Amino acid sequence: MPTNLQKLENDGYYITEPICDTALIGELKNLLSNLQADDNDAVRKKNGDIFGVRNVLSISPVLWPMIKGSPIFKMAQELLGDNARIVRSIYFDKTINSNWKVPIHQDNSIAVTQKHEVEGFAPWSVKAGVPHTQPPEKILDKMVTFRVHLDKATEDNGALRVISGSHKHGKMKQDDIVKFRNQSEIDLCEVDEGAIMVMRPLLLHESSAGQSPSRRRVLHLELSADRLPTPLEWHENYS
Ligand SMILES: O=C(O)CCC(=O)C(=O)O
Repeated sequence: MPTNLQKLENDGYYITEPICDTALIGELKNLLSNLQADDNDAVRKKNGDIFGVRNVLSISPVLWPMIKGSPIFKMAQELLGDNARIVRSIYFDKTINSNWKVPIHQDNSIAVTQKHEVEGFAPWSVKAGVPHTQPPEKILDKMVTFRVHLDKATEDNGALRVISGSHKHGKMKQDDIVKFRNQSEIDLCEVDEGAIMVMRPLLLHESSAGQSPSRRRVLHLELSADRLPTPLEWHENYS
């Protein structure tokens, strides 16, 4: 049986058992579902509906203390060592009323405090008022994303689908991604409430709109153990 670490290296992801108890999940649901995101932090669909909130650790001062003492951050330290830090946090909320799908893609961007021209970091953009850039592959390769599931994710409510092993191909061009998608097997990632899907940012992933009334809430945390080359700094930095 491959270990979780071997699965992460080979497949680009693994899914844990429920490791967050119902009390923690209840607190996270309560906090995140009632967040007052200003226009800047809201992640919107083209029609203006909100389906997520960026920078949730920065927005809600009580969130980090809840995570720091939890099995979520313990697992982050086991995986990345003592320098593990959360460098970007997003809350996704998929419901039948605020439904959305995401085409196949890789997560190439990181959020930083300020734009500085540094070799290997390009292009630049701004999301929710925060400078974002694409770092060199060697930084993305060592990052992990924790998708903490506040509801059970199933095929019916829009669980993530991934192409196992695709992270090993590095940053891919859009045309290659589409070709790759058409010739690959897709893994549906059903995840229990309280469980975490751990994935590499370069793993190809997509999700469909939900077909059932059940809600699918995910706290998405990107983690790194690396410092960025000076003068760049992570926009969020919780350790
Ligand atoms: O949660 C989802 O369904 C998709 C999220 C996503 O694509 C991402 O985090 O890059």
